[in-house]
Amino acid sequence: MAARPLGSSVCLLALLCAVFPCALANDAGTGTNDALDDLLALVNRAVREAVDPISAELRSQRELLSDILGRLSSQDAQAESASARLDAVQAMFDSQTKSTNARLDSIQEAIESQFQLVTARLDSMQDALESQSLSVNARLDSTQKTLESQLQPVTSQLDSMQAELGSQFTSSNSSLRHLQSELDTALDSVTTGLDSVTTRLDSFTTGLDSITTGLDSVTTQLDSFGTRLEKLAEIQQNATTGPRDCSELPSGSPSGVYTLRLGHGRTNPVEAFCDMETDGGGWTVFQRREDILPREDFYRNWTEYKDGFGDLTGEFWWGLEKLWLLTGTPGRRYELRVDLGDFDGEKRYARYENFRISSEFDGYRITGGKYTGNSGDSMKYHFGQKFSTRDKDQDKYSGKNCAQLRESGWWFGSCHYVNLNGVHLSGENNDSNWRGVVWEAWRGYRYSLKNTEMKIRPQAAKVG
Ligand SMILES: [Ca+2]
Repeated sequence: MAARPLGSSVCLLALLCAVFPCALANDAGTGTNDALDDLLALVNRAVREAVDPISAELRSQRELLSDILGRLSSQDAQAESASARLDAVQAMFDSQTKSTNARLDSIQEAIESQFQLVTARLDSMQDALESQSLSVNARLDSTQKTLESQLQPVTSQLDSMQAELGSQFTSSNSSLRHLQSELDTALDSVTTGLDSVTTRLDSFTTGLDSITTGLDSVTTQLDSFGTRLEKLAEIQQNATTGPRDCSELPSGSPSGVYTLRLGHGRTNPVEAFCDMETDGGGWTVFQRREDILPREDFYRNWTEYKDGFGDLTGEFWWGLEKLWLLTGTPGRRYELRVDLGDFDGEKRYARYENFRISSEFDGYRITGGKYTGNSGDSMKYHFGQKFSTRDKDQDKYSGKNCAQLRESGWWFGSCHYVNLNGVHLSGENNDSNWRGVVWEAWRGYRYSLKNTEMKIRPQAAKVG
């Protein structure tokens, strides 16, 4: 640490020694004293410069030492307080150990006293058990004696029965031997008889073969008879419950009004017009418009469209509730057929698969599927719509009621491509509210058709 300042002082002294001998040689007479003074001053300064940093260094080392000493003494104090605290902890531990020992002693005493109590009770219980076991033993002894006395007559009875059975067995044996000899005789005659029977059976088998052939043809006849019986049963059931729709009428029935039984219970008789001619027949007609007088009024309210109105042989609406009862039956799918006629005598038709009317709760919403026909597919716009009447607006035309505008009841959207319940306007017209009997894809909005029929049939029903 002190090496650097000392080293530099030594170098300075060496330098001075090198310079001053030359000065002394040049000016030896007068300036010797002055030069010495200067030299002393220089040495003085050099010594001070060398010593000052060393003493400063020493001072700082002393301060460091005193600092370390201070710290040591404070650590001493801390050690003392720690030892004092250790003493206190030891004292606390000692006192707690004493109290714990005292409590352990008292617990042990309590356990011992309870143990004595339990032992005493066990002793008394043992005494009681011993006395009870004595009385039970005594009762068992008396029961045994009773049983023995009761058994004696039974045993003597069994002995006498055994003796009787022995004598009976002896007599049975002799009669068995007699039976055996009789059986042997009988077997001989049976064997003789069987031989002749076998001969007869052979000829009988030949006869059976021809009978089997005959039975086969009888079975075939019975099968066809069974099929006929099933058909008869179906017809009989329909006679008692009635057909569900026109497709269940006996084949060959003519078109006209029939009584159907709708719904699950099929309890309520309902009149319906059956079209038994168009496209194989079996159609239940639910709407008809005709150019006949007097005209039927189709501008009706919700209840009337729900229940139906008009004349089944003229113009009529069969009723939305009946359509729901038929087409809502699970497992039955219906097709819809629409027949149309204009005032030129032209006819068109449309058919839709999967026709269905939902419940009143759902607004008698109409569903339909794939189209076939020659009228153009105008109904598809209406599929998915609820039914609307003049007093129940369920259409898509906000602020207006299409049923009131068209004076009809229909599955309006906003408003229609088809409106077969419109007003008879007899062909081409310029009605400002397009109220006519319309099938847009055939004759357009400005033409009111002459006649229409809407009808349904189960999709599986055969044509022909
Ligand atoms: Ca509306």
